[in-house]
Amino acid sequence: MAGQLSDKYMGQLESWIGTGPKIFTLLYQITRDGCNATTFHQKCDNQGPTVTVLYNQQGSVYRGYGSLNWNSSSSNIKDANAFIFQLRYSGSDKPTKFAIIDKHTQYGLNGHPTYGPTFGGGHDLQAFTGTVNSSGVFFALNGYMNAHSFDYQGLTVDKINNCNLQVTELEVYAITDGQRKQSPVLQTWRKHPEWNEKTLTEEIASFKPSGELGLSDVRILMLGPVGTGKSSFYNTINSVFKGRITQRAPSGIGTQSITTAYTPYEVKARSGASLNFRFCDTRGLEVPQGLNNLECNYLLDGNISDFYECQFTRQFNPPTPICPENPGFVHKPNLKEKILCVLFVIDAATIDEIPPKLVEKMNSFQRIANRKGIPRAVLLTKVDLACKNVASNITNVFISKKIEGAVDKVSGLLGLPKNNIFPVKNYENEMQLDDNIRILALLALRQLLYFAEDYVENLQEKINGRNVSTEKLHKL
Ligand SMILES: Nc1nc2c(ncn2[C@@H]2O[C@H](COP(=O)(O)OP(=O)(O)OP(=O)(O)O)[C@@H](O)[C@H]2O)c(=O)[nH]1
Ligand SMILES: [Mg+2]
Repeated sequence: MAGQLSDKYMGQLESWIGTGPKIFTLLYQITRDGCNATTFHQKCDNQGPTVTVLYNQQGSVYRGYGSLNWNSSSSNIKDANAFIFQLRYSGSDKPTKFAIIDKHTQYGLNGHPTYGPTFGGGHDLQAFTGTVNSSGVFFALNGYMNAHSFDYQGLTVDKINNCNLQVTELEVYAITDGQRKQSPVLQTWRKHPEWNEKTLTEEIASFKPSGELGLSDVRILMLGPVGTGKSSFYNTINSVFKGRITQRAPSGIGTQSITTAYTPYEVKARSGASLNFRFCDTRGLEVPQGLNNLECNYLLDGNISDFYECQFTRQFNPPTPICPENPGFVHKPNLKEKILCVLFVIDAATIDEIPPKLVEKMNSFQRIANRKGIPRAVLLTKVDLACKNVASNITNVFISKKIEGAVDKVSGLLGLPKNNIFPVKNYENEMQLDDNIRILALLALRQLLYFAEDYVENLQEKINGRNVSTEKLHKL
């Protein structure tokens, strides 16, 4: 099994080491070999220069480099070239090297048979002693982190390790001279952005539907099987703009849909201002119940009133379909209540398990939207569950053959072009925001807003061409 350290981070470490191109060979990995000091020494002693890398649940990556052998001599090791480093903090790149304070007096490493990888004489970083068992999600390392032999440039250790030593992985790599091979999987199936993209958030926050139709926001309708991540996608987008993890839309796993009402959620910026789009969350589709073609028509046309809660739940279940006689039926909807983009939400990990009748149902909704000229797209969620390489590093999404295959499959199932299919990973287990999750979600959202804008322009042309009033627009 390959390690998690990306080629980009290897390049960063190589430049800090400063003695030419380096090959990184994985010697020890706690999820594979167990978190045990004896095993660490068996695998890593006398292997020359090594780098030790810790990954935590908050999206931080850090640890240290030693230019000399690890050993089990029970003594400190003077290593003038050793350094501590930080590559990522709380989901964002933050490459910083912390050199040894005084290379003549300070110790870089400590070789003790009952210690895991330990840096500094103090010790600055002792990962663990003896054996640590996994909780199933992380290893709560029993070591500690101190400022002692290395110069932290005023940074406190909590700004490196998020105040904990609960790590999802610890890896030790041997470093040898040589040119790293470019992995063949680096072939991308879609041209993708720089993963340090900064402008997406501002671009979307300043989105305003164009034209003379007086629209204050555009509505994106989310439709899809139960539990595919519709509500979570809204939560993910809202979290990005709020600057913290939010969970306004209830999400979870149930035998039936967790979402029971038609809810057009607003997205709010940190300032509290509403952005100019809404995600309309719906109950998950099932074969025997849920939305039918007529009800889908009503939803698209804006005939269903906002926050049409309990009644709506019942209406979704025959034998009492939504009909114009129901209270809450909007007979003359405004353009602002109309759906301007339909987003089918599909779980990338379970495409093959969607019952054919449900595929048929989504296809007929797709055709209804198509007849109305409403743009359709697919959100391919749970890419982390569909591909292990993506789970270990989201930036692998556009080089993953599995995700490429999932995009092809969905494109075939729903008859939509591949460039209308957006892979994402929603926030589900994370406690903090992550740059890569943000970028993937915002790439999808930006495209959805472009689609909606195109549709608004088409409507505008129809109005101008036919000289009809915006009130009559819903009949177009
Ligand atoms: N690993 C992973 N889990 C996800 C992702 N998106 C959603 N989930 C989880 O999937 C489950 C269902 O998510 P929801 O957002 O409730 O799905 P939904 O489509 O709104 O479900 P219903 O309202 O019941 O139809 C939750 O436990 C989420 O935490 C994802 O991208 N990756
Ligand atoms: Mg839901």
